[in-house]
Amino acid sequence: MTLLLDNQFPPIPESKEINTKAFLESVSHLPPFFDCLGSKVFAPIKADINRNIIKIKSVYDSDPVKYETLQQILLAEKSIHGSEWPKAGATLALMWLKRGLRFIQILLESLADGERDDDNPILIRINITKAYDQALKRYHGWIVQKVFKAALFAAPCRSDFLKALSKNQEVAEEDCLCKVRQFLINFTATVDAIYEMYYTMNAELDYQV
Ligand code: EIS
Repeated sequence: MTLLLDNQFPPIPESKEINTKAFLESVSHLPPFFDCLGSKVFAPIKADINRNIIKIKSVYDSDPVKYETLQQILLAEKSIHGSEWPKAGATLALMWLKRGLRFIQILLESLADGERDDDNPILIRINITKAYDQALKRYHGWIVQKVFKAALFAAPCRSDFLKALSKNQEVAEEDCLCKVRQFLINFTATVDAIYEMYYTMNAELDYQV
């Protein structure tokens, strides 16, 4: 069993309303994964994702009925925070968290699709760079882009990364990728639904950090 497959995201309903409690449970398994990547360079990224999750969870815990779905959180915060919204509360935390999730989605898709750098086939820099360019780069100024470059050089090689996905057990590459494809089904549907919600509610911001 892969680490990922142990923690599949649940399917989303036709209404595309995402249950907050189930979502928080699913994403809570992502931060510990960074410890398997073998470098302290990833600590700030783990901390950032953790902060996002804690922020959303504290809003949810304050009133689990009122905040049953992610959609309800955005709607309620829109009236609570007035002109500060959407750069406030759990809306801001989820805005950033979804970008990290999109990054993970594109990285895994690229690996599952077998995209490789022919000059460096044992590395996954090409896959990481693709994910970064599509999910995060436009929101980063030059300093954070430099942090990304440092993280890129600390990234594990392809086989170690796949091993980390498989709870550090030796698993045949094709078996692991098969499970990644399975994981991506509900994960991608969830990330797409969150993006669509931000678009529909006009809650997306494009400032740089
Ligand atoms: C947001 O952070 C906060 O998240 C948000 C609030 O404070 C808001 C205010 O404007 O800022 O500054 C952060 C930004 N977050 C903005 C940057 C953190 C470090 C980014 C380093 C970029 C490198 C990313 C590439 C990593 C390569 C890894 C390769 C691994 C093989 C399976 C791997 C998973 C990797 C997932 C990477 C996700 C990165 C997410 C970065 C998000 C970001 O840019 S609030 O906080 O509202 O909750 O208080």
